[in-house]
Amino acid sequence: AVANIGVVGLAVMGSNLARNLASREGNTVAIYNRSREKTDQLLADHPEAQFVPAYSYEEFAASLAKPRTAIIMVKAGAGTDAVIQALTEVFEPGDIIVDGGNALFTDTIRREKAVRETGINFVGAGISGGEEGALTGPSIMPGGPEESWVTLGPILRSIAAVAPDGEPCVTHVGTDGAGHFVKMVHNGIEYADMQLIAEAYDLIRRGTGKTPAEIADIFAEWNTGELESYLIEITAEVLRQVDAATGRPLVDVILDQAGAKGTGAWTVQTALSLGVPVSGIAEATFARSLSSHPEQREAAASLPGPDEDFRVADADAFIEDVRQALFASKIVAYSQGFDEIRAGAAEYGWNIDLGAISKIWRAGCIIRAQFLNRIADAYAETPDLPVLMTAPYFAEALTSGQAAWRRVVVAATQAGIPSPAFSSSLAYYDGIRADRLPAALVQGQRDFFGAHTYKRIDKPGTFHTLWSGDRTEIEAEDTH
Ligand code: NBP
Repeated sequence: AVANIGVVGLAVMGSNLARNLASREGNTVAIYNRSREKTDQLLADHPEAQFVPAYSYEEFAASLAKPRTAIIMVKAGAGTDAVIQALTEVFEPGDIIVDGGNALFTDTIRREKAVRETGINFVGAGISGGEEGALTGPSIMPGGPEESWVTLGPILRSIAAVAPDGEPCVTHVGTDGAGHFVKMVHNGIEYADMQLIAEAYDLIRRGTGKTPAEIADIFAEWNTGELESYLIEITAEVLRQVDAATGRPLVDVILDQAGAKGTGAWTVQTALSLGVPVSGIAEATFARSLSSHPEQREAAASLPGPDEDFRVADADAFIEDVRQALFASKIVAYSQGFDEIRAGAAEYGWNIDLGAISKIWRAGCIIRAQFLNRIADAYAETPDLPVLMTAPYFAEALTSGQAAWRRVVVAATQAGIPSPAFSSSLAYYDGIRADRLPAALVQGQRDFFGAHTYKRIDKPGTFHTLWSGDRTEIEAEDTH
């Protein structure tokens, strides 16, 4: 037994993670893959790495020092269950099985419970950063029992991305499915961030007539300010790219149908069941769905839009408005995402440090940005902040940006340019800050047709109006 860590599953992610592990001082990495070709390939390609190959689960277990620690990087779903089953047969109590795949957090909760029965520790760890991140340093979101963190913590810290202040981008998020839950919301926020950037691009292009290359310069400029982030940076790169075959901007020859692997949908489905309005993430997910129905789009293409062409009078002023609208909408999207984590933690009994989550997203992952420091500051100042966007820095940005935000949403609406993420973020902002909402009328309607009852603003208790009778009000059981 010579290896201190093992990796099962040596496709792109697993082999890169194994190489990352092997490159760190003190690590010797046991490697196993169901079909032996991938194992042999990895050995052949990287003779320099401290790998101990295994060709059976028994050999794999025998090559690991105790407590044995193995990271599974196989196709999420049945593959993961098969590997967990095999490992529990060869591992012993106190050993640690880590699932680094993109599992749904409820699967992780189920697996953790089952594995715990055997005395083995099971850790669901969200790993973000794609192939590149796995190799050079991902952002890692491990859940699972506290006890496993003692062994696992130093190993994961050694391979994680490093934030600008030197802190590794990994923290023990919470028990059982907490890590995969947080990874799911990370991906949801990523959807919202991408959609907001896409809407900003579309508005600028159609409002000012600037070329993709010119807009790339705008994004590059924005990347030096409060919007600084990996996604803004790569947006400039994508917009600047010219298609070799046609000489046109690449963005103009890419089919406008956005794909999705499902984590955005998971985030929205979970938010719906938790009762958390993540409208920015939902609109971003729906925008991808809308784009991917060419038959419907073709059928609807004959429907009319506004009569006049859209061209703004002052391009520079409009671009600055869009920048502010983008920042304000981004604040809302992150505020909603953190709200989902807060609600998930309450529902599933996880003690999640929201400030620590924002810190481990500062490097390695797709939504990495300076901005996340502001979120960390906000939670450091007020750990139980009810709505993130009310923290002083964000409230100030919303205060100074809201007029521009409204102008942009008005312009987009009048021009017939879809901006679902911009406009839904603004609607959320106006909803959450409202003194009084028409929810009162909805309660009235619910009471009318379903006797669902209502509460009053002026006295305690629960009431029902006898709508089909003489319409007097009676005290009622609370049936909300
Ligand atoms: P894949 O998701 O393509 O899975 C291929 C691996 O799973 C191979 O090693 C394959 O073994 C193994 N496997 C399967 Br399929 N069924 C198995 C079984 N029943 N028993 C044992 N092994 C089995 O690999 P990937 O693209 O490297 O992704 C790995 C994980 O990482 C996935 O959960 C994925 O969702 C996640 N991921 C994350 C990111 C990210 O940015 N965080 C990016 C990409 C992927 P074989 O060689 O014998 O067929």
